[in-house]
Amino acid sequence: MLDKLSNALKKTTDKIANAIFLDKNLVDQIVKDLQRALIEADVNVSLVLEISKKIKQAALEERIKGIEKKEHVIKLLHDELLNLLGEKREIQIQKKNVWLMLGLYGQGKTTTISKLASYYSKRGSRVCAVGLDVHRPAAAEQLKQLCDKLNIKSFILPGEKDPKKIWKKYKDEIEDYGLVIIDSAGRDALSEDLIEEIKEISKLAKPTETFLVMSADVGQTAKKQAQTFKDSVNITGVIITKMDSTAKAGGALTACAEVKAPVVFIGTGEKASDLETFDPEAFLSRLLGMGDLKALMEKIQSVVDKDKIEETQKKLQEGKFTLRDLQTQLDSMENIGSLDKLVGMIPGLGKAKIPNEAMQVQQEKVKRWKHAINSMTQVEIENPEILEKETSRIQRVAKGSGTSTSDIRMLIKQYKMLKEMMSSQAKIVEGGELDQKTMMKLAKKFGRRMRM
Ligand SMILES: Nc1nc2c(ncn2[C@@H]2O[C@H](COP(=O)(O)OP(=O)(O)O)[C@@H](O)[C@H]2O)c(=O)[nH]1
Ligand SMILES: [Mg+2]
Repeated sequence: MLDKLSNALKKTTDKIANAIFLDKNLVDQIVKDLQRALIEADVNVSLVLEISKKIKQAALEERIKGIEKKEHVIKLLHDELLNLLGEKREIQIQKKNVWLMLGLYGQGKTTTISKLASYYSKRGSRVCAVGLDVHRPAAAEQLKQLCDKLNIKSFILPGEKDPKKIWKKYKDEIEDYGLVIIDSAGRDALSEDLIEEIKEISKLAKPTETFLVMSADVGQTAKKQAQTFKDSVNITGVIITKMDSTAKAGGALTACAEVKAPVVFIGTGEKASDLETFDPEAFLSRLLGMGDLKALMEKIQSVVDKDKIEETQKKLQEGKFTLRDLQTQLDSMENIGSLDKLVGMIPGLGKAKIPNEAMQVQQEKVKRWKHAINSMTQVEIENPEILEKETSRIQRVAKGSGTSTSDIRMLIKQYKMLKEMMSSQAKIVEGGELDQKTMMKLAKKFGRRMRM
């Protein structure tokens, strides 16, 4: 059921969680993947564009940094998708329930009745089905056969062409049942005579719920269908069937939400047990492969913490942060000249507000540093201190990498400062959480010293 969409959404949230920094390239890629997945699931293009715009805006929002930004984007994605799925409407069983099933030909009305009957009789309701589809000769028989298999009582009158007569004939017997589910006739389209017939049945049976049954493969045309039925016969909920056999289910689900026709059940196969109540939040959680939003947030935290920060932290604690690590991190910055990626990786600092101008490290400088590190020997990379002691080494590296000796000195200075700062922080982190004040102090110090 919507496996492709589910996989794509999981990939999207993974990408956000794994990102060191949500830079423009990554955001573009994420939004593009998201758009493709939603459109493939038949979600209305203008809705897709609306969501993409919001996600993009949030992800590129400069004021929010690091992990906070990822949380913000994931939460937004979650909320927007939830919005697409519409409001939750839970069906409560009353003392007396009469449900009228409506829908065009072949949408799954009769099958769904047997599923509902089975579902609620297992949960203690006294259920019967009434066959009022008088237009197709075999319809009544089909209902009876399905019900018999499940030991559900059904009332049919094959050959009778007036549904009112059938209802009146069994009226007293039906009174005995707490949940009465009525099968009605379909047409190729909602026509005047069908509306008339539905109204007559409604008048007699006084349904407590009127459900429109629609197959998921109608896709976005579900919107028109739901709206038309809603306007002419006042449906109280929609049941979407055949969720298992189409990639267009996203279209049908979101289209119902658009016209505020709440989806109450979904059919997920041909068997009697293939029926689920529809809860948008739970459905989305399943699509995203997460228990709930909180779990999703924890995923972001854990990915960032485990994969990126802990490794750096471990190296720091072991005093092993080398120029090579700095280079790896510079590499991961790709073309972005800003330092907040790096800062985001320093434990505890991700949430501190770094003075803005300190973040404006020129792209060129970072590039030159990378060249410089490439021109160093393994020994130099692991012990940058020897560069300071032997000026000839600095000259050699500068020449080899097309940089200046002052570039190299600046690089070593930055490296030492970073190492010192990170290790002092690693110590604090070891002892427990960094408090906001310490964090700000470090951030300020960092910011001042980073100014070049
Ligand atoms: N795969 C699948 N098939 C379904 C589902 N619901 C109904 N069907 C099939 O759809 C066809 C039409 O169903 P039916 O109940 O006769 O539709 P009706 O004309 O609206 O009463 C039958 O072959 C059903 O087995 C579902 O959730 N999944
Ligand atoms: Mg039928």
